[in-house]
Amino acid sequence: MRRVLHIVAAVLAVISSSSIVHGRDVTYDGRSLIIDGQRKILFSGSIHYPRSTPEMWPSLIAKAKEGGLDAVQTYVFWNVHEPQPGQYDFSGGHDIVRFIKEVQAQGLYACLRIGPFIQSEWSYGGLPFWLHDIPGIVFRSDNEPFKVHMQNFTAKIVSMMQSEKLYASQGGPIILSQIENEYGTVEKTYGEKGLAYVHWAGQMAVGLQTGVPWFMCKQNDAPDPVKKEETLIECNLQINSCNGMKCGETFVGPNSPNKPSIWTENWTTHFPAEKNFSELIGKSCVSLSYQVYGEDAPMRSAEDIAFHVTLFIAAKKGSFVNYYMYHGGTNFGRTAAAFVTTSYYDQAPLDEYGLTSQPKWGHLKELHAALKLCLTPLLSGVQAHLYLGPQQQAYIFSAPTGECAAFLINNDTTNAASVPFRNSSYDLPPRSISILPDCKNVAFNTAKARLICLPCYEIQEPFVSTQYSTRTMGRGKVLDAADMWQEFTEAIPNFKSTSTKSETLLEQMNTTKDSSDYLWYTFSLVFDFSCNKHTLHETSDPQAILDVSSFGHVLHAFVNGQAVGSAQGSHENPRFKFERTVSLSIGINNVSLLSVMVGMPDSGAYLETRGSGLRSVMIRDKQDNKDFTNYPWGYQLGLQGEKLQIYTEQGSSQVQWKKFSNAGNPLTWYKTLVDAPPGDVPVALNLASMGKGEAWVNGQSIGRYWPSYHAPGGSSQTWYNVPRSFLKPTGNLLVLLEEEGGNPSKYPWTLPQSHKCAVM
Ligand SMILES: *[C@@H]1O[C@H](CO)[C@@H](O)[C@H](O)[C@H]1NC(C)=O
Ligand SMILES: *[C@@H]1O[C@H](CO)[C@@H](O)[C@H](O)[C@H]1NC(C)=O
Ligand SMILES: *[C@@H]1O[C@H](CO)[C@@H](O)[C@H](O)[C@H]1NC(C)=O
Ligand SMILES: *[C@@H]1O[C@H](CO)[C@@H](O)[C@H](O)[C@H]1NC(C)=O
Ligand SMILES: *[C@@H]1O[C@H](CO)[C@@H](O)[C@H](O)[C@H]1NC(C)=O
Ligand SMILES: *[C@@H]1O[C@H](CO)[C@@H](O)[C@H](O)[C@H]1NC(C)=O
Ligand SMILES: CC(=O)N[C@H]1CO[C@H](CO)[C@@H](O)[C@@H]1O
Repeated sequence: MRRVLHIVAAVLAVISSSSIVHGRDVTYDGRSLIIDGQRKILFSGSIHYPRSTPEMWPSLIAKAKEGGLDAVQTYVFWNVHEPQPGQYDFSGGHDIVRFIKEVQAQGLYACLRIGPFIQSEWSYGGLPFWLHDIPGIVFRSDNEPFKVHMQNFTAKIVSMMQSEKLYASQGGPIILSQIENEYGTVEKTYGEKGLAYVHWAGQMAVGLQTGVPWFMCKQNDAPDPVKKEETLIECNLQINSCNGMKCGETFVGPNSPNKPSIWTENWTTHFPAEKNFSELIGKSCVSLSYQVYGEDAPMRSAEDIAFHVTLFIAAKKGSFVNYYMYHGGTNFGRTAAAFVTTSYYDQAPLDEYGLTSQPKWGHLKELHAALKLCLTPLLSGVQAHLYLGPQQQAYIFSAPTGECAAFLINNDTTNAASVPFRNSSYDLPPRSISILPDCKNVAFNTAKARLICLPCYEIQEPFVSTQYSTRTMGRGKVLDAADMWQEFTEAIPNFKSTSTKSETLLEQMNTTKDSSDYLWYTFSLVFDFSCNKHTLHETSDPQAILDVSSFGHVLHAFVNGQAVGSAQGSHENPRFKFERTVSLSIGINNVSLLSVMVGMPDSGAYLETRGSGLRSVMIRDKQDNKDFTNYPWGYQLGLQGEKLQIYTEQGSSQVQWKKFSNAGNPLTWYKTLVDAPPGDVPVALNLASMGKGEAWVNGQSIGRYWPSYHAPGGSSQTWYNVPRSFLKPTGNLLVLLEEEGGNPSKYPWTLPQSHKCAVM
């Protein structure tokens, strides 16, 4: 049976690749997308170009194709493309045209989610920060300044794609585009202006005449264009889509009988690490599907995904499924949104390093092949439904040609069931669906995930849902010799040394303009015995309590140059309070508070009004409670090392590096030179011995690290991806900025080995 499935899949692939040479007509009806007159059931997967490197794109796309995908979906990341108004960047890893052309070269379709608000756990939801400073702007609302810039950028992307002939209507791979993103979750907050904005966005997009449909994600009432456009360019109707964990059960259906059921985000990870189906049932979309610092990696089993994809196709007549993410990748640099880990959806079918994650990748590949065997009855047949038992049912599709496909569902989460169907009896494992492409033989059961490479693994019957990762890490070079490291410790600024002053506490994002995670808040106070009512011995340190309240995300406090403590918020609640007893000196005391953001916010209504940084500062003792909130403050934006770019070869020569002291001072930069591990397997840096900070390789940031933020299961993330293309064979400059007291003389380079079985 398996052999048969593979042959059919190969034939389909040939058909689809040979037909992407001429302009094609993309339209749809209530059943499916229709490409050149043919109805389609399409499997798509999200792969975001800035979350990997151009060198990785061909292999990621090839593995997606081999996994049975028809299409690759990506967002467009406005803030990487237009960092300053009118200054565009489409080079290197930002070369979206190259990415789409790679998808095309491999014969897959592309879905372009332009947004341009995208959320996506990405800094500021993809919006460039400069929008924040445009007078009168209100994001994502019926607001002229926002609409002008949104339209300008959307038009720019569409025209780039058009001039490269990348829309299907021009012979290119793009069959769908998206405008806005999950607007349904905020629309009500904007009242009438929200509704007006959604309508404007739809009309604006349709007016760009891409010749392929636009869709809106999580938008139950995506507007239909006005009548005259509908008759003019029929294929430019918008399609609304279902976005979530369980579209097979929750999707209310398209908002018009001529729109097909499409599922644009099929979250590939979701549940906490337990793999007990009965415990999974009943959990809805409350927990996160991506990982944040302070939480364990989320999991969603291959079996659970397969169940819901099959149910969506069988019960809801779904015809477009997208896996969010198929490859998550890495949030390099400072691109992750607040508290989001550098590793993004490592549990996806392709892991962070681009390796196939088994059994997920293989199970979904088999699912796609089995479903493709049902195409004729699914797309041209009549759907029938019948009960086979109290928690068992069947969906049957019968085509006029006589072809028939059946889906036998056991919704009992604990017990297997034996069900009668067409004079035969079928055994269905708990919470599973069997696919019968001829209404007779079982081609696939959603609960029977198998590792594809039989010689390498034991098959675990009946389920392999406990075996999640087959990734093995090889040990690389250990960077533990103290003499290989040098260090440079940041000077702690004080009020006098800062140049930016204000009479009050400033909001952090408005002050740094997102140029750094770091903002120093400093003030000085005179501590004078005569003014103090305490009776103090001359020799004892006067004690007081420093009381800081912050909007987020992290604080490192220093008094007279000495560290006095740190505090942090969380993804759920970025706000926090800090209280510490401190010793003051007679005379001028310098309080220096380093407020750190761990990524910009990425979601919610009125993003432009969100605030971060310090909110109030007091110093208390038994008698007094002095509020410094409105008081002369001095600010330093960013760290010295950042300003000098000491993580680059050139910048590194600008400062006097010292011998490694092993002192674990806070706010210390460490550097060393390392050779790349041999071979071409992916490389990861194990930062388990570090606290919190950022890491650079040859001047390129591989992201924020934070192993000291523990989840119930241990560090949220200790492995950090170092793409091969960031490395040269020898003498790579590795620089770590450590905020806490991490010890850098302890990490190994480690190589995640390719799964031995990834190549069949
Ligand atoms: C609109 O985009 C064009 C490039 O496509 C740019 O030259 C122009 O400055 C932009 N206008 C605004 C208002 O951003
Ligand atoms: C799964 O969870 C249910 C409900 O919590 C429990 O009764 C059952 O024993 C669990 N099964 C396994 C295999 O852990
Ligand atoms: C399965 O059972 C759950 C819990 O009763 C229910 O919410 C869900 O809709 C059922 N699904 C199917 C396909 O019957
Ligand atoms: C099932 O069996 C009955 C009686 O033997 C027969 O009439 C019927 O055609 C069979 N149905 C199918 C689908 O084979
Ligand atoms: C940002 O700064 C500007 C100018 O300094 C000020 O007018 C504005 O109110 C600030 N906005 C916020 C949200 O703090
Ligand atoms: C605080 O800073 C001032 C000005 O730089 C300096 O004169 C003073 O000695 C500092 N106070 C302490 C206790 O370090
Ligand atoms: C719950 C969840 O994972 N939601 C995500 C769905 O996908 C969007 C990207 O479009 C993310 O931003 C959401 O956080």
